[in-house]
Amino acid sequence: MKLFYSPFHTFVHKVLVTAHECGHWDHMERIATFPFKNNQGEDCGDSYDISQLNPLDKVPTLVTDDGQSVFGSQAICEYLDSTARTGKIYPEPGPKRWDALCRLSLCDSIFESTVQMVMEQWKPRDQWNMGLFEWLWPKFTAGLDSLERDAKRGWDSFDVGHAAMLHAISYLGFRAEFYEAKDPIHPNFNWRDGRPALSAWYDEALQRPSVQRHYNQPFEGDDSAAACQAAVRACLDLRATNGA
Ligand SMILES: N[C@@H](CCC(=O)N[C@@H](CS)C(=O)NCC(=O)O)C(=O)O
Repeated sequence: MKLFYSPFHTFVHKVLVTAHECGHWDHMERIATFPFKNNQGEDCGDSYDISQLNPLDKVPTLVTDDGQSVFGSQAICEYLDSTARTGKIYPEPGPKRWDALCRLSLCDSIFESTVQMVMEQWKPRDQWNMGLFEWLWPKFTAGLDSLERDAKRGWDSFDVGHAAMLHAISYLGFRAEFYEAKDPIHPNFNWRDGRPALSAWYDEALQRPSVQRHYNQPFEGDDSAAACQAAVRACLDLRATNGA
């Protein structure tokens, strides 16, 4: 199978953690895809366009060994879990599963909202929509506080909600460190402040082999647009052969 994703290993990727936990790591080709670099050159060969695999032209997008596209990180994680070669990270139906799915949903929302804020700050300072920040911040703080209460109670296993927590929380740190533009409401925000249980859980979870395998590690492979387009063509050929 092939995974098209943005190889910024400066934060934890939920789909990579899931792939590793479920025993797919060595059976998954990782294709560097930078969706925001699309359409910047006149030559289509310079593009990371994957719209023939995913109409939204978004990462992550997975193409199975049968040539079927599975897109949206939630769909990908579920696919990886249901075809797991080793461990599974979706609990059986019941309270533990609903808890994991709620944390997945909460953290995906925090992650996507953080991306929205980052993109807002690509604009000149006087054009930032302050309403966006005012709307999102109470959700972030309430969400993180809820995770702190959960972490105080603790968990007895690692699930997909934890993979999403690592993804969202590490991205909050990445945003604060990597981007020059400071948040207009909380310029010195540190998610750890007042959240000792979540902080301790996070530091321990970061040590998992599924995280260490990619987090802060260089991308292994060719990250050029040409390599991405070659992989897209291979997927389309496979799809045509299999009628997927
Ligand atoms: N709900 C999707 C969100 C994916 C997403 O927003 N991906 C962004 C990068 S973080 C993207 O590819 N954006 C390109 C675009 O919007 O054109 C998921 O969880 O997979």
